[in-house]
Amino acid sequence: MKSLTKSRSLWSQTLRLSSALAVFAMAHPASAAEEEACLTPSSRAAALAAAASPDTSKWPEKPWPPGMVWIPGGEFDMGGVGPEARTDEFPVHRVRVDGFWMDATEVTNAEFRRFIEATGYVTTAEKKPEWEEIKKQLPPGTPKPDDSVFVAGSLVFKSPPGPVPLGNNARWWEWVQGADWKHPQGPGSSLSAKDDRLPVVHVSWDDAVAYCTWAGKRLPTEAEWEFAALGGGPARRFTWGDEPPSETFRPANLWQGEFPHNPKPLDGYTLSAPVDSDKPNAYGLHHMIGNVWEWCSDWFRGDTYKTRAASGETSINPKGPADSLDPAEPAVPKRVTRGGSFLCDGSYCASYRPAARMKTSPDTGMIHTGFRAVVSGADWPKTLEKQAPPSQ
Ligand SMILES: [Ca+2]
Repeated sequence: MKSLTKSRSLWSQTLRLSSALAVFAMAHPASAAEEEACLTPSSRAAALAAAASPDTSKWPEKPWPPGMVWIPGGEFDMGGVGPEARTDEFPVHRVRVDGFWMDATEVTNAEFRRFIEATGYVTTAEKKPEWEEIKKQLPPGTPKPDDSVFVAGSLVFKSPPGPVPLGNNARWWEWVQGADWKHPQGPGSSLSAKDDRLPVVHVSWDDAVAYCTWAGKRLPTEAEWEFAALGGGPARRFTWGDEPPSETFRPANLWQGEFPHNPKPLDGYTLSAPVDSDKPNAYGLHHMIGNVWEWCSDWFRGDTYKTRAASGETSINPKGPADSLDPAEPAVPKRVTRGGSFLCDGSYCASYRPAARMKTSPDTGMIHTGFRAVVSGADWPKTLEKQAPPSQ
């Protein structure tokens, strides 16, 4: 397997330069935000009470779109709260979103299989990467690797045998030839009926968009995603309140144990959990935090909120910037992912927060990245005509 070893080495170099491994590159230590907007205890209590019991009197009558729940829309303060918040989550700014339908769960393997069977779609991870595309994300003059490097595959989490410095995520991410949505761990792994309710992973942004288009749906904007994750309450540090997760407090499918070498799945899951295995939020949404990262439609820019807030006005249904700019990797266009994953740990990225933003190149799938879809309220009748696929 000389060529594969070589592939991994070269890909490791490439991926550090591109965005694939940057899912965790936000690993810079959690920094206190100067504009922290903590709620007072009394308002926090009120906020949580409101989130737990939303006013449902004006919600649409059932039947609802299969597998979807109604997010009533409204205004909220979008952005970071608390000491874990990062620079790109500021400034906090006022946003309004219209009501929309959202998948109650992340898209499952079973749902994605129906899409594949109906369309014959081939995912990004199943296709050989093209140098013409890859080199766009590399510094000018980077020599073309040997052809043996260009193999279909995806990124798989590999727990290292012992403690490693957290500054280089290539120590626990491995490019695995043959890893894709049907083979989450690579060749030799497969999906069985018991995996039908797991979220589909190793899907690129392009794959997610293709599924949504087929289903008559679309990806959420990150504003819609954050509003929905808050479950009807105002911005706050965590969706569940103010207590950070720990080995004894496990509010979502996250990482327990020492990251990344010593997993202790006290919550029952080292990797992904069935999509409806947790207690839903007030809107009926499962696993908005943890489990798998979820693609949003927006391009990522670190200065998106700064630009938006500069107007001084409430942003209405913001769809993100027209282009992407990650200052850490300016040559790599990236889309937003939200919600954190089963790998989220307080010692590392602390992205198990409703305001946490991550960025990934749209051609990158990973074992901890999936998605869920939405439909604008006004679009649902049209979706019905298209015969959306059964969700369960
Ligand atoms: Ca877990």
